[in-house]
Amino acid sequence: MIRDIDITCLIVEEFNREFLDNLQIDVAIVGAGPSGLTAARYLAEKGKKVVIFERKISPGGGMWGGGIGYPVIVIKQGHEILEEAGVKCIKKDEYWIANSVESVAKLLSSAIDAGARVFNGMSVEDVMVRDGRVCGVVINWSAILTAGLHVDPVSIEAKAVIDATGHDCNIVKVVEKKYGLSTPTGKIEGEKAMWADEGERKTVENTGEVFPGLYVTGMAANAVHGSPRMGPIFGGMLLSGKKVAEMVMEKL
Ligand code: 48F
Repeated sequence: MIRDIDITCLIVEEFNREFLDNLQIDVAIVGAGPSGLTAARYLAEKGKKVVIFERKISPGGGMWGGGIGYPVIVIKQGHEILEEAGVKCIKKDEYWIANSVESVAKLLSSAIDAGARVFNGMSVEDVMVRDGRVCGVVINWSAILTAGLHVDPVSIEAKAVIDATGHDCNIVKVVEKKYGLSTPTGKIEGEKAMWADEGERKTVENTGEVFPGLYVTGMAANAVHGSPRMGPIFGGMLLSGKKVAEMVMEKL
């Protein structure tokens, strides 16, 4: 016989166990788009304790829908990162193409298999700063924020925080407002108009630390540094995720 309260008990106990086990982590990644998922996989493969906080219920960010809702993505550089995750990539002249649904599913699955933990439906609304360094994230249930309820958040300690929130660069925004950034101009430059070639190159170049302990990857890197968007071409996101993982590894 199934007891209804057994189900309740199992869910609450298991979530609490996992949550308590992740109060002190090596790396907090904010956003489960292609850059965040890639960074998570590489860091977890190196044995780091990694948690991705994703405000939506479904991880994947802007990758699910490919271009204009057609589930196909284009890659010029970095297709090997998808292949390492088991995604079938097809060469078309100087490009590669892949199915967007397969790509999200396998990037997510390979990050989880490597040991990364995903807390979905959870938003990062602030960071913790001690001695001029970001040292954790402040989180709340997205449902609470969406409902506009006045409910205080809680915090997680992390040795490094990665902003992988895409076009909005939400975590860098919070830090810029309160402290300024350690970038040359100290502020968010804002994303520029569509230019795939330049955007793809710059997203990798712009990846890095923007305040002690806070790193930026993917589209957020271009938004912070004033570089173009690039539409449904995803190699830059993957290479940026790999690069930020390597940079964080060097510092940990
Ligand atoms: O937007 P997103 O996919 O970021 P990305 O990894 O990739 C960008 C591409 O998808 C595309 C593009 C490609 O050429 O331009 O746009 O840079 O994923 C960002 C994720 O962050 C989540 C958001 O729901 C999305 O899944 N997110 C944003 N703000 C928060 C957040 C927050 N404050 N807390 C938790 N998650």
